[in-house]
Amino acid sequence: MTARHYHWWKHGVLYQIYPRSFADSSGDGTGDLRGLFSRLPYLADLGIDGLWLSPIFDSPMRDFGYDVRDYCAIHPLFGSLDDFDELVDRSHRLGIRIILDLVFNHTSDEHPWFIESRASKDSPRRDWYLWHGGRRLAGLPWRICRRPPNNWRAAFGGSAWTLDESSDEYYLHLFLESQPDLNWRNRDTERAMFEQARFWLDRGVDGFRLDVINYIVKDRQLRNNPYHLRWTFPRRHDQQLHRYDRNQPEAHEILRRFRALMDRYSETMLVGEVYPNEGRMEPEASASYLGNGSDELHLAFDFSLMETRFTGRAYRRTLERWYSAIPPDGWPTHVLSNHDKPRAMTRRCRGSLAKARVLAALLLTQRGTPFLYYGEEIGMRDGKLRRDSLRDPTGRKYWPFFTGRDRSRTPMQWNSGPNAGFCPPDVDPWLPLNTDYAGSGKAGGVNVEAGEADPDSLLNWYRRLIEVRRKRCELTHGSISFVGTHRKLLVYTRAHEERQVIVMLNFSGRERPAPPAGIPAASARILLSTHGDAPEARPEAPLRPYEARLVSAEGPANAEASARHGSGTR
Ligand code: TEU
Repeated sequence: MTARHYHWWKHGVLYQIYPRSFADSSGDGTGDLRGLFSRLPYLADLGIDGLWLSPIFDSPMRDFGYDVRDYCAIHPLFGSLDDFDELVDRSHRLGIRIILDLVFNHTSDEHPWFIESRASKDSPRRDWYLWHGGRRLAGLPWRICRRPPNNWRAAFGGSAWTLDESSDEYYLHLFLESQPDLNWRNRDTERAMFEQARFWLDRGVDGFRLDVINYIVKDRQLRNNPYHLRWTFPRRHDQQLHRYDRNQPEAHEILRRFRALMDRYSETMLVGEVYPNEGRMEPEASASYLGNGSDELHLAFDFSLMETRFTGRAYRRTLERWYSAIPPDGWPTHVLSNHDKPRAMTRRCRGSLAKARVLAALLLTQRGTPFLYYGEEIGMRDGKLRRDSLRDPTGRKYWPFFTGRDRSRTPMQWNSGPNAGFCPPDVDPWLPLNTDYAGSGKAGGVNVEAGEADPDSLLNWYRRLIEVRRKRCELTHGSISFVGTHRKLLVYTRAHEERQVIVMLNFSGRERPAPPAGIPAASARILLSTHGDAPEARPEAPLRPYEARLVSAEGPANAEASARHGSGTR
């Protein structure tokens, strides 16, 4: 593999940091940029190529930074612009790229653009947001029976329209009332937002994660969304099919213009968050934002993997559908956990380290860019939070039916000392730590220091996987073909030129015979296994309970394999 063929965002491993929860240097119980400085060597050792930081911009923090008040300023909680420049510099020196989180769909209601827009109907910036007089119920007086223009619901509850009494019109907000949606049909809005992006590109950032990028344009006629039959109590929002408030074709045009801007900066990357409809797998919709593979997003998130049951067959189905959806010149991403969802360790693995190892192997041996979520590598679980510690507005609103997103945002667990080394001992962290950071034994001692000390820890398993991934270009560049169909096993071959890595994952707690079709050549040898890689171990030996085994082989890939995804030459 030559440098010419290596793209950090394609072949590297990316890591999401929720900055409030990573490392606190100032002693206020909230993570910050200087705290992150001291942890960069840890990330470099882990083998991370890029960091995505959830928003660090100035914000009233109603949605913890996803409500931006100033896109060109760092929130004082996190530090200053100088700290940020230093972060970019230090990370780059370690070979780590920095991705910022840009919220295009909405701003905070405290953003000067919105303040000006809401000031009056004649404001020059009125049209930068989405305003409407509302509709009247037939025959009834306007004052009593005024209704929002349509049935759209906000993701965080209630109607997506709020009446602004002073200027006497409704404005649209697909999230909180304090997160008004921008009008992307107005080219001045677009230009202004692109300017904000340029500010960071000129400071040396390597790209952006674009928040809910498929929401940015809405139906011109503001038609009602249809409903689909689904039990979604208490969130009525998820009962709607988002035909008119998301996924409008104009969003692709905007992305093409943004991509053209990005392409003026070398080796930058855009990864977009795409939610087509809650509770449905629609990888084709996510993939559509890759355009022709080189004119829209570089990468798009699809969350099907998070929704997949813990069986080999289910993962195969999900992955094959995702690979088939990717345009020929496009590139997939894979993600198991993020700041909006329960952690895979809790939701899929039910706290089992053995299962977590299998999922780590799955994530890090796919074709495409893996995204880790902070703490995933040490097996952090969702925190158990009491009602009075909840901070996320959705959790507070829907408790106890839906406890919100705080549980997957608890502070990073660095050691077994007070406050897990996240913040000083005498300070209350912004969210309580998960108590499993301290102690030893099965359910305890989940922290970086313990992981580093134990050769068999999950952390060291992640490190080994990332190292193998780095060394074997079959894993970064190769094609993928699945072998056989077994409910409890997942077997696939990653092939590049004449070399292959065969990955065998046992999703069950029972020993299972390795599928014979998986092992092609006499030269095969075990590269890595959850159960140790003794030199005498045979690649074709039965898979032990929850074993993940990587086998290296030479020669042409097995003929019985299914459709191959990717040519193996990129
Ligand atoms: O998330 C989009 C989104 O739709 C989810 O928050 C979803 O509603 C949630 O998972 C329900 O469980 C993005 C960000 O990732 C999220 O943190 C922000 O709150 C949201 O956009 C608004 O900017």
